[in-house]
Amino acid sequence: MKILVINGPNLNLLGIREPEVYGKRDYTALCAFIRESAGDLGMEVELFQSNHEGAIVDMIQSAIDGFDGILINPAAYTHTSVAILDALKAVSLPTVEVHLSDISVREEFRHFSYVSLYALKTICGKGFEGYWEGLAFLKQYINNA
Ligand code: CA2
Repeated sequence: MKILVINGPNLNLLGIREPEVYGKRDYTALCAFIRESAGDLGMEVELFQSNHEGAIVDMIQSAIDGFDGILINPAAYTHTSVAILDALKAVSLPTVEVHLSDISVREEFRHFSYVSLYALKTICGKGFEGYWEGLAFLKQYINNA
């Protein structure tokens, strides 16, 4: 079972600023955590991070071939991108949305997520653990499909 894990804009800066919101660990540590989680769960992952909306749309489109599901933290595009929502709908793979922080208790503009309109599940406020939970959910969902 192979999952495409997408991280959106500025997540490559993790650990550099705002540790009170996103934690002290950096993006390299997040990638290691995701790979380790996938290993524990017996899943394969491909990791992709981009600061560019179109590049994320291209990557989602390319997932039609060879992936069983998508785990995505669209970062700021969560709240703005109809293009990412449309790409996820078009590809039609089981998708879980994850956020490090709890977007529901932050600024008003973070409360709405376009991606949530398609995602099977949205996990918020659990830090790195949310990625483990997202992978575990996808494994169970895909195995039962
Ligand atoms: O909580 C999350 O995972 C978010 O997707 C993170 C996004 C934010 O726009 C969403 O509302 C919630 C921001 C990621 C930027 O990460 C930074 C890391 C270090 C320093 C500055 C930004």
